[in-house]
Amino acid sequence: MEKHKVALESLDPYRIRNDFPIFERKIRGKPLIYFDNAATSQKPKSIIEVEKRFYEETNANIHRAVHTLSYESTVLYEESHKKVANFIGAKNWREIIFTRNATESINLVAYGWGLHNLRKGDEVLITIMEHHSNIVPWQMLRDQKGITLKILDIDDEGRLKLDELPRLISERTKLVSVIHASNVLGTVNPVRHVINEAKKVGALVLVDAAQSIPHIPVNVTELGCDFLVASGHKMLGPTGTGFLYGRYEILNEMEPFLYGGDMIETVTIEKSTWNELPWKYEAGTPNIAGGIGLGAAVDYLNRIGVEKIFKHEREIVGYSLERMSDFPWIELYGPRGNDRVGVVLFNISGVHPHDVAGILDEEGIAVRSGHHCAQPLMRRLGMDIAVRASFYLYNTKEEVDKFVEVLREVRRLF
Ligand code: C6P
Repeated sequence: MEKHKVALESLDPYRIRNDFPIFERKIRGKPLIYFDNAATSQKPKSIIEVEKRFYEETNANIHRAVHTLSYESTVLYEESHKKVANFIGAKNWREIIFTRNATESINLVAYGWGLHNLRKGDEVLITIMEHHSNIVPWQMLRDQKGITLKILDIDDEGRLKLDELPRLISERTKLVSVIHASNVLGTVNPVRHVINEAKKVGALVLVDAAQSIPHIPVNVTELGCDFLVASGHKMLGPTGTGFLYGRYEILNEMEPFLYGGDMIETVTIEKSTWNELPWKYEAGTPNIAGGIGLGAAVDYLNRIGVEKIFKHEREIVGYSLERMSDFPWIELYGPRGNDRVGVVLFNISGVHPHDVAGILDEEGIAVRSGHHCAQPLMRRLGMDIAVRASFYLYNTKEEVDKFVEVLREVRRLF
């Protein structure tokens, strides 16, 4: 029988908004338009409820006692690791380590793997598009271990110069650490290609998926990456949550990052041995309620469907670019194509970005202005700061219309 491609149903952002209590909030009497999703997402009622219920009904420390509450907390917390593992296509839930955020996840790799495996003369390749959290930990290793940091550049549209990869990757390359989707330009990088190139020389690959996991279906097994990091709080989960995926064999071999309670198997005064994965890397009492909330966020995203979310955001970002392109006084950055998440970086000629953001805020519209924690990229683009609007599943074209209307007002005022 002939197979027909079924068009993906659209999601209804108006219905989704009802799940998010914050949209009842008014800012100076105006409805909140939240376009700062790349910084952190809003949280649905169901996730707030899960955390509240945990504290009201189950609260106890994990792995430490035989009483009922401790047992239930442990089960819920482990369940969340399993939900995250399924969500990203990991083969084994023990490959998921809960952290505070993507930054901590990268530091875990830098300290746990880099500090013990890299030697003078080894190379780590990153791109000019990286967030500071995927630059600074490698600079630390450069300074402490004498490794070389290599940088892959972008073209004028804001895409990686992939043709330069063969020149930059060599037998000396031990790690390629690459951003999946840019928090500044919105570019979605062809990480599978980068992984294939890295594998040719046996280098490991870390994917910074902080801006892709919430918006695009990602499968670590299909990608074949060795590490992947993300922030739970950008994917509807609680703040103070994030995770590291690492291939089992590598995590098993690596050294711990933090030392102390729960990460050990045995301790004598002379020496200690380490707990099984993932607890070897989750020292001390973790953010139990947050971790359980992250599992609930994954449930919510699965109910909606990440493919639908991506499709919706593509519509919103496409519509925004179309509307904003009408005005010659708006300078837009980033690629024009489908390889883009819901991020729009722009400047209005003659107006300081913080003034643009301030006036938008007067009208209840939240955007971010600044360097977006990516100063090398901003410098590469020939500027210091800019305004960024970033979208998610609850944003509407109507909100974009209001946003564009206020931008026209900004232009008129200046
Ligand atoms: N970018 C933004 O407004 P944390 O803060 O650790 O959860 O995430 C760090 C991080 C890492 N990689 C990328 C691509 C990111 O975008 C971020 C966070 C936010 O753009 C806050 S600076």
